[in-house]
Amino acid sequence: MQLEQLANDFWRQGYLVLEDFFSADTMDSLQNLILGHYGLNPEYEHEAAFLSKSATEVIPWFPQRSGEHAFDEIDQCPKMLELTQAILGAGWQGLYCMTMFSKKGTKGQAWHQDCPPDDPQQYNLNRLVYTMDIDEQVGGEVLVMPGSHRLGKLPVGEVNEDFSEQVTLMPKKGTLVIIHGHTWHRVLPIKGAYRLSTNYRAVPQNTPEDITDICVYRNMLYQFSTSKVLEDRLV
Ligand SMILES: O=C(O)CCC(=O)C(=O)O
Ligand SMILES: [Fe+2]
Repeated sequence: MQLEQLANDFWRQGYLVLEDFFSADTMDSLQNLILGHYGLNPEYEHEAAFLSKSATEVIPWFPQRSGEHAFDEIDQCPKMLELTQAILGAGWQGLYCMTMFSKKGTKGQAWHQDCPPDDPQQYNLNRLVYTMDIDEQVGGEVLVMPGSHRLGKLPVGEVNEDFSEQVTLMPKKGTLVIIHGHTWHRVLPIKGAYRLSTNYRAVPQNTPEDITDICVYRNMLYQFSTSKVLEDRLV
C-alpha cells in the first residue's frame, strides 16, 4: 500500500475507496453473523420522529458490545491500522464498530455530517466495511461531495437535493470506504431485500468519545443521546 499517497488522496477528497481490501471469506462470515442478529424484519430503535425528520432509516447494532469477537479481526487488521495511522497520525483511537441495517423500500440516509464542523480539528473518521455488494439493484449507493470536509456546515436546504459535483460510490463486498465525518454524505434508497454496512469509527488524538452525538442535517442538528432536535435549521 502507498500509505502516503492514500493519506494525501484522503485529505484532498475527504474520502477514500479501496476495493478488495478484505477477503470474501471474512466478509461472508461477518455478513452471516449480522443477518443472524437482525433477522429479515428488525424493529427500529430510533424514535419515529427522528426517522421521519432526518429521512434516515437505519437500524444500528454494536456487535462488540454484545460480545461478538468476530468483529475484532477487522479492528486489528494490520493494513487497516497502518492506513488509519497514516490518515489520523499518532495517538488515534478506535471508537466503536457499528453495523447498520436498512430494509427494502426504505429511504437510506439524507445528506449529513456525522459531527458539527465548527472546529476542523474535531472530527470522526468512518471506516466503512461492506460485507455485500452495493449496486443499482440493491440500491443504497453512497453519495459523497468531494472536498466538502473543508466547506464548513452543510448548507440548509432540501434534504435529498442532488449536487452537481456529488460522486456516487458502489462499494463491493470487501471494499473499505473511509469518509471524514465533516464530508457531506448520503445513502440512496434501498431497493433490494436489505442493505448492510459496518462502520469502524475512529478519532484523532484529543477528540471526545461522544464526538458523533450531534449530527448535522440540512434541516436540523440532532442529538442522539437525548433524542432531541437541537436546532431546527429551516425556521
Ligand atoms: O452506510 C453507509 O454506507 C454510510 C453510513 C454513514 O453515513 C455513517 O456511518 O456515518
Ligand atoms: Fe454518516
